[in-house]
Amino acid sequence: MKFGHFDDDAREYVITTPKTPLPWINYLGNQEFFSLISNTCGGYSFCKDAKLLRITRYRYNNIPYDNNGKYFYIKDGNTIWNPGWQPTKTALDEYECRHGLGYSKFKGVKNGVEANVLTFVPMNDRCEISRIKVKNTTSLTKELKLFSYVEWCLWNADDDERNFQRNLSTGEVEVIGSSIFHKTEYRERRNHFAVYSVNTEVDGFDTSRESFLGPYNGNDTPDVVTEGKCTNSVASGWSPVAVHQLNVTLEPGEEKSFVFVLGYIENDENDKWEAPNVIKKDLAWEMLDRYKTDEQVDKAFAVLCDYWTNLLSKYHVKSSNDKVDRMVNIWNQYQCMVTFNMSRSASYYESGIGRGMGFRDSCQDLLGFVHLIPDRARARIIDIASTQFEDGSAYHQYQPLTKKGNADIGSGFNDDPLWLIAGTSAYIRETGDDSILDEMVPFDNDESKATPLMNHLKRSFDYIVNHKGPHKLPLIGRADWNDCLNLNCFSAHPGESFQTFGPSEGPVAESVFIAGMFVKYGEEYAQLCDLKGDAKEAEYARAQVQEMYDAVLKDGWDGEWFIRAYDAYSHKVGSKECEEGQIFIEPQGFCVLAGIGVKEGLAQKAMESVKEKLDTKYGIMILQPAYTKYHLELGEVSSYPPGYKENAGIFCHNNPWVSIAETVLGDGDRAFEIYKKTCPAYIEDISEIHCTEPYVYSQMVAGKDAKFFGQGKNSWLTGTAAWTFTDISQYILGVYPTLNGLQINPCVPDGFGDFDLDRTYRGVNYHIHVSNPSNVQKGVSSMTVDGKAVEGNVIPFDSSAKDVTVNVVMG
Ligand code: BGC
Ligand code: IFM
Repeated sequence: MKFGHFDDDAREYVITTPKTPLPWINYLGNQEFFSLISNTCGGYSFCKDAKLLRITRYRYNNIPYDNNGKYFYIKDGNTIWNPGWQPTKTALDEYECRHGLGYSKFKGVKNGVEANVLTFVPMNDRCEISRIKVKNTTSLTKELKLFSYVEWCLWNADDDERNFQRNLSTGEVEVIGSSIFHKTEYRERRNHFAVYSVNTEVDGFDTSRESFLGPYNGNDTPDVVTEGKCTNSVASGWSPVAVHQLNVTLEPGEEKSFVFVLGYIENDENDKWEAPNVIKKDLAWEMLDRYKTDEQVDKAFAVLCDYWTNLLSKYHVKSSNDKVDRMVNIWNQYQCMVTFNMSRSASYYESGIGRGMGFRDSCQDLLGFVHLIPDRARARIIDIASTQFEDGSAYHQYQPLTKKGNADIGSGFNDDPLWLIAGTSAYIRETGDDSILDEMVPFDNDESKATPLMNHLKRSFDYIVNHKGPHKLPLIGRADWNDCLNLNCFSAHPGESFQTFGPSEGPVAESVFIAGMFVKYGEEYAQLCDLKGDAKEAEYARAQVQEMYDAVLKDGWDGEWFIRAYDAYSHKVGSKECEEGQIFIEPQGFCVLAGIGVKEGLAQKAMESVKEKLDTKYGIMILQPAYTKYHLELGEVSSYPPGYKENAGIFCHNNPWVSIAETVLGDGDRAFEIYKKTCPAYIEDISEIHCTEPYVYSQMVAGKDAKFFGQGKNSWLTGTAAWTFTDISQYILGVYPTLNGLQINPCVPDGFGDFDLDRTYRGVNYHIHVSNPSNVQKGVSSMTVDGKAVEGNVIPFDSSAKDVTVNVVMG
């Protein structure tokens, strides 16, 4: 069942009922000011950091699920309704929500009044604009009362949720005309405040939540709206809100437009000014002046739309497959940009106060957006590398505002270092900018320890070389990509002591997955060494990679598939010898995509085992059989009920690894079949089962052992976005950036047909036509560049070219 449809021309998903199975959200903002907004106008805003600079308040895990947002109430006689349906939930005559790229539109119609809300964050500004147009479609005059409503968050969202003994006494506001200022804590830190304003005179306001709602009401029945009259309350402590009242008279057919601006203003805290607690209103007036008229709003909106058009033009495909085109050209790239902005901090499943930027997460995200915003990708790489430790290990997460490693979580996830090589290599392959390798980058944010980025990569590489276990496989540490596979837990086998490795290494749990990563990214590291003219280091790296390759074949192969790991007792994990959890997806996907076992014929076998043991109609499960009991020696993985999350859920993130692995083996049918199973556009029809947004990927879909098989959870902020985009754009459609130029090597399903691709790469626009006269799945028989035949399938890079036409014939 569907709850809406795609509008590809408008680049929107159109939701036609407010009663979606879960809130279906969108993200506004590209730089510093961000908002989450659901299809019923729920959500919240923050500047730069969802934890430390939260502007409006949200209530997690609430009843109803999606509660608190930026609402407009319309009182028309005795009928009170919201254009986005919530919170009054008054039945609407018409409802539509259009989530677009960086904006959302809502249309609500009730009793002949049509309200259209457009909401977006303009480029280069720290504010959100909500323009509401109200139209009278009846033949009688309408006397309406329009109320706005936001609830302020007292900045630090973590504290806001917990520290009531303080919070209930700190709230401060100031009202000047139509502008409601939120200045809580300003008297102390004097560096930021917020404002909510409307571009017309108001007929009243409220800033105290109690006065607006009434002491016993929720936001579905505010007293003020019921009465039709604001109380002009000025909050002092408790919970400040911002409510404007506009009395709107509409003649038959008449429409009126109002522009509301929610702004965040930062000023220099060292400024000396007249008196404490006098906010720098001038800065606010300047901002509000930029969005006073419809024309200004239209213009700012056009700038935003152009920004996206330009961004998405960098990779654009026209194939015979609408769903592929829609995902590649719009939604998958859009989600990649959202993961760039948010990492794993703020979604409807990430509270914004728990996790900031993940080291591994943000490095992987780079794979999906380096082509879109290379400059910002560059800065991101430096930020991430600056949190690395001297021995090559890394803080697992850092806070976006401070960019400092998060000491509470610490380090010890032994896959982290290699992801830095993955992200940096992707950036250089995309941009050709190897100067980044010479950038001086600190360790642990300590400038006195700055060293060229290339050294960071070496530390990453050597960290693995220096941390191997008894099978010469990488030590797993606290966990690898699979956060929940915590193999260095003890006391699981009474009477048997865990194995140690060297005096300081602790237990010996090893990861075959990290070994696969090392083979893949070790070679990419060697290529970067070659690029820098360091043949000796390249040779050393390749020798280490070969050793690892051999170690995987020797002790990482189980007969039909790759073993997952060795636990702290040196027992196999993910082996046919295990009672449960006999096969895991990660080493199958990653070892094969790294090329391990291809020439030995093992890779093919591993892929067959995946198909036979892990595949389902909704995607490939992470492991099988699911753990039915808790295994102390495995850690969190077995704490989940069977079928959920890391215990046999379908982790969408590593499905593309298997799909890519299939392209390495040349099986376009299977690669595409895997791609389709988790692809939002392909599963839109089962939205009632899948439940999460049909335009973006979710981290996890419940596996076959789960009660709700096929149900998605944790949408938006997942490495799935970057990896599926890598899969479809670089391996299936096959435009892969090498250090020397674009390589064209598609691997497509039977009958996929010809396709055209526009790809902007290092400032050159490539127009690539791929034809497939013999309907093969893989292989390029000839290629011409601007009419001239070239050897091989890499387009020689010529920086003086502007537009280049490439004809590729598969065969
Ligand atoms: C969750 C994992 C998640 C990890 C990240 C765990 O508690 O179960 O799914 O990846 O935390 O911090
Ligand atoms: O790899 C992790 C990721 O960093 C966070 N989400 C879950 C994944 C698997 O555990």
